[in-house]
Amino acid sequence: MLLSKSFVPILKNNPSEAKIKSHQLMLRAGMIKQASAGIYSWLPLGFKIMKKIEEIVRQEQNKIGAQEILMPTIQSSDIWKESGRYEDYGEEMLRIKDRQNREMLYGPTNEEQVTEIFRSSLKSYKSLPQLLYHIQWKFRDEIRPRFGIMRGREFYMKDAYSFDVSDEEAFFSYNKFFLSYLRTFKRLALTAIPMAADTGPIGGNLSHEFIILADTGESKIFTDKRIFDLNSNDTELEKNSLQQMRNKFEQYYSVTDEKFNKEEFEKVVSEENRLITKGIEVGHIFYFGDKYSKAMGASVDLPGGKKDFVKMGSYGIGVSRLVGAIIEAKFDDKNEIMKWPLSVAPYDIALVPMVNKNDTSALDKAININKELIKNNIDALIDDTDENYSSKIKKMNLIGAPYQIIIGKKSEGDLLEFKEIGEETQNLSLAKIIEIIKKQKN
Ligand code: P5A
Repeated sequence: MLLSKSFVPILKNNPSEAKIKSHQLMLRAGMIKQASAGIYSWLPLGFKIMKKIEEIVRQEQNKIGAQEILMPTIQSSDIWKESGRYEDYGEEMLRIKDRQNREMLYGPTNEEQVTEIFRSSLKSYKSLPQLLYHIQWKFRDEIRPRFGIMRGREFYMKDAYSFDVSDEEAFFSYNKFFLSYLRTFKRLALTAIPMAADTGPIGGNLSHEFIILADTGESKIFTDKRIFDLNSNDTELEKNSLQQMRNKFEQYYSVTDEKFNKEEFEKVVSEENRLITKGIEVGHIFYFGDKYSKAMGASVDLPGGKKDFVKMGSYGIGVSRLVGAIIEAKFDDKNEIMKWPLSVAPYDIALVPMVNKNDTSALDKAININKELIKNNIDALIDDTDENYSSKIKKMNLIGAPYQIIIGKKSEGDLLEFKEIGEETQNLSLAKIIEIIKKQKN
């Protein structure tokens, strides 16, 4: 892709309304454009990143056996009246009337809608477990939308719902999502820590938030540092293995604000392991048993002829928020260098030919290099403008393709001036560069 033809409206300076670095970068690199308070259009660069995040989230849901559906953004108030949340949700819910004066709403979440789908189709324990998810826009009329897409009013969420025959089976489902979340965030190059959390308007009494550390985060957390050394690498998708993995994480004190108890914290965590800091909530999972199934009459026939309400959980990931969260974690705002993890980078590599009006040989060379990259499935952005070296590099550092090739005096013959953003320059052949990138991609 040629930079001159791409819709990437870069800003030279930080817009004054942006208070945190993710919001600053997203505006400066032309990733989003505000439409109204807390509501944004996604421009090509930002949209490409969000779609890549979405695809990783999707793949990891599919791996645990969850099935993708798509529910509407607009819901009828009837199902929310059945669950009792129509009143409870208060001002955060955007309420709409259609031309027949029917009360509708823009969905802030989908527990009711999915329970309605379940109850009208499945009647037997033999169909369980069911894990259903969708990736869809949500609307919450937040009092204080802020930090760009981090706390938006309209935002993109992956929400999954589990249906099981008993508590025991439901915990198995819960643990599958627990594992899937650890795997998802790892593929996004984030360290997200599960923390015991409050359930708020969703309900239930078992819940974990997945939080990444960031000074600008809105969640206050209290944790035992040793939790950061854990991983879920050898967990199989099987009851005992999953429960052991969750126990491993839960052995360490790790909670959000609402669950914090000073006395307990100081009793179970030695002073040198205590960490009190802030973070960004990128995911949140809940177990609420029959809260919705009972209120809405979603039951199944059991083996002995009895009926029971299905046991449900719900599992959310903030897909649009993750774009900002990755920036908070990876953007070096002092040096104005963003390095996207290759898994979600808008481009794999930036080609920076030193072009001047009388000599297009560097640009020709870049275009030839690009042909070879395309053959190898490597996505490049070529800066074909005639700006000077430093302004070209500044732009590419904001766009954040993790690799760069500078095509100027130092890229003579077969050896190219290559660098991984933020690292030393190396002189390498194109074949070697392709090998490095392909290896990282797998
Ligand atoms: C779980 C899935 C739920 O809504 N119902 C369905 C449950 N959980 S939640 O914690 O309220 O939201 C899930 C994730 O969505 C992101 N998120 C937001 N992102 C941007 N702007 C917002 N205003 C916003 N609110 C929630 C968070 O990542 C959260 O973990």
